[in-house]
Amino acid sequence: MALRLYTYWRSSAAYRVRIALALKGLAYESAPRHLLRGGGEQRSAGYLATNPQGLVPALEHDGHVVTQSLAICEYLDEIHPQPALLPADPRGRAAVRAMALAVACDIHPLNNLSVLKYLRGELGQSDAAVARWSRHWIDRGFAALEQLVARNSADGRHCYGSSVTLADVFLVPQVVNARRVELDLSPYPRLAAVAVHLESLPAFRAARPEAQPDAE
Ligand SMILES: N[C@@H](CCC(=O)N[C@@H](CS)C(=O)NCC(=O)O)C(=O)O
Repeated sequence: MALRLYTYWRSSAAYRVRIALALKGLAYESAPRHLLRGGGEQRSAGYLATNPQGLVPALEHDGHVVTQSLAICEYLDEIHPQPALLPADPRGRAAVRAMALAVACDIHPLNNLSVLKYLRGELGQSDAAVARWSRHWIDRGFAALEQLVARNSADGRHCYGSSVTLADVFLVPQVVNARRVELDLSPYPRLAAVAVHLESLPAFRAARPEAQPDAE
């Protein structure tokens, strides 16, 4: 199986997919697209032909392209079911997807590069105001996730149950982003404890931004 991942070391959406690939022990070719250089390589005609959204990640599997990190992670889970990233029962699957989606749909999009660039450029906001914006939306999302993890974690080391699921795969990159904008994590002791445990696991370590070939 030939896999190529369009990625960027600091992209938290690509980080999710790198974690899923590592958990499943799948080798892949890393195809970095620099999100800042020359106005952003993700906007080049060549890359737009791969992903018309002009976003990373995109995964090419034997020439077939899958976009959107959640769709990619679920695709990987379906073509390579072990270890499973979703629980077997419908309620468990829904709970895990709800936590992953809280990150993917409700926190991360408000902190995406093009959104922050628009705030800084067209809306003339300062770096400090933009950082404040980021912290505000992460705080709001983390407050809810803290409750969801309290409800769903069985061991205080995973978002759901006592093994790694997609909720964990999505949480860790968001926590790393939160640290980058110097968000105080002390109101979220459960999220912090889960992240510390997960970040010690080999698959999460291999996927971290600093470990990527394009890391600066
Ligand atoms: N919902 C998408 C989000 C992808 C996304 O926003 N990627 C960011 C990097 S984390 C990106 O490519 N940003 C480039 C830009 O905004 O121009 C997913 O989960 O894959």
